[in-house]
Amino acid sequence: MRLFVALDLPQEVKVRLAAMAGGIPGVRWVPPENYHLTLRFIGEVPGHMAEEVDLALAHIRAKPFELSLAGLGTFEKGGRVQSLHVVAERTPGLAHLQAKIETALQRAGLPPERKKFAPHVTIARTDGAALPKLAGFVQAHNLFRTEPLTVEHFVLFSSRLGKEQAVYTPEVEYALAA
Ligand code: 2AM
Repeated sequence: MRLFVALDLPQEVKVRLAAMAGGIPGVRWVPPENYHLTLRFIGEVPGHMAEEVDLALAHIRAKPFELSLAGLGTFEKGGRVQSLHVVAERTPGLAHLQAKIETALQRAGLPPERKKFAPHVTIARTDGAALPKLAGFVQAHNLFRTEPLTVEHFVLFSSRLGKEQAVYTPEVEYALAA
């Protein structure tokens, strides 16, 4: 199974993100049902490890917290812009949950994540996009922000790589409690 841990987003936030999409030739927009904020990418694991992951996540105790999305960003590789995202504020509550998940998954036997946590919601894959259009889009939408939203659970997703888009399935929801 190919797995990752993420925050799902409220429908109204997905609608606002979807309303932004469009207008850059050559990009693949993420379909609204696929929007999420990854807390930890796990990747392909055998069935018994998926069970360990679930157990580890189920034992996490953390409080609900506020999350805000604000501004746009891009990720580049080899001088090419690969993806376009909305930035999530790195609040203490978000950082705390992400750190707890990382610790729990390492205890369960996964190798440590090497990349620094940069919370974001990918809205487009941009390899092949016209750069001036992309820059214009980022400028035009850079003031995008959401009201703080309360995060009350996190989710273990499985992912199947489709021809056009990946299909993400929520497998288990874990509640946060005060
Ligand atoms: P991205 O949106 O920035 O590409 C499911 O693939 C989720 O896990 C995506 O949100 C993706 O982030 C994230 N992810 C992190 N590392 C990944 C990797 N090595 N391969 C695929 N997805 C990864």
